[in-house]
Amino acid sequence: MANSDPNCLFCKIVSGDIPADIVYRNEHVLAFRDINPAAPQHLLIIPLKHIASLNDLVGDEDTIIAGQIMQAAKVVAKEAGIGESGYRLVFNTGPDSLQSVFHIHGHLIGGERMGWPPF
Ligand code: DGP
Repeated sequence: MANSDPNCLFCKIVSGDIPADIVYRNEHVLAFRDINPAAPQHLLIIPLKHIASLNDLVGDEDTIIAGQIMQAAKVVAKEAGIGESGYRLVFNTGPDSLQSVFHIHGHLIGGERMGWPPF
C-alpha cells in the first residue's frame, strides 16, 4: 500500500498482517478496539496512510485526512452507543503525552463519566 511504513504496527493492522478487533473501515480510515482499554469504550481511529503524529500533518491532503478521522469518530461513537452520552477524542502527541505508537491515532473513549482535567 502507498504511504505505508513496513516497520509500523498500525500499518500492519491496516494491511491485515496483525489482527485487530476492527469496528469500522472506509477508504480513508480504520477504527479498532484498543488492546489495553482505558474505558468501557476505547477505540483507536487511524488513517490508512502512514502519518507519524499530529505534528506530521502536512498540506491539504493531510488536512482532509484529519477531518476524515473526526468524521469517522462521530460515526464510530454512534455505533458504539456513546454518541449521545459523550466521548473524548484524544491525540497523544510527543513525549509528554506518552505517545507510544507513531502512526497518528485518535483515542475515542467513553462509556462512563470521566473527570477533568484528565491527568
Ligand atoms: P499512544 O500511547 O497514544 O501511542 O496509544 C497507543 C495505543 O495503542 C495504546 O493505548 C495501546 C494500543 N495498542 C498498542 N499495540 C496494539 C495492538 O497491537 N493492537 C491494538 N488493538 N492496540 C494496540
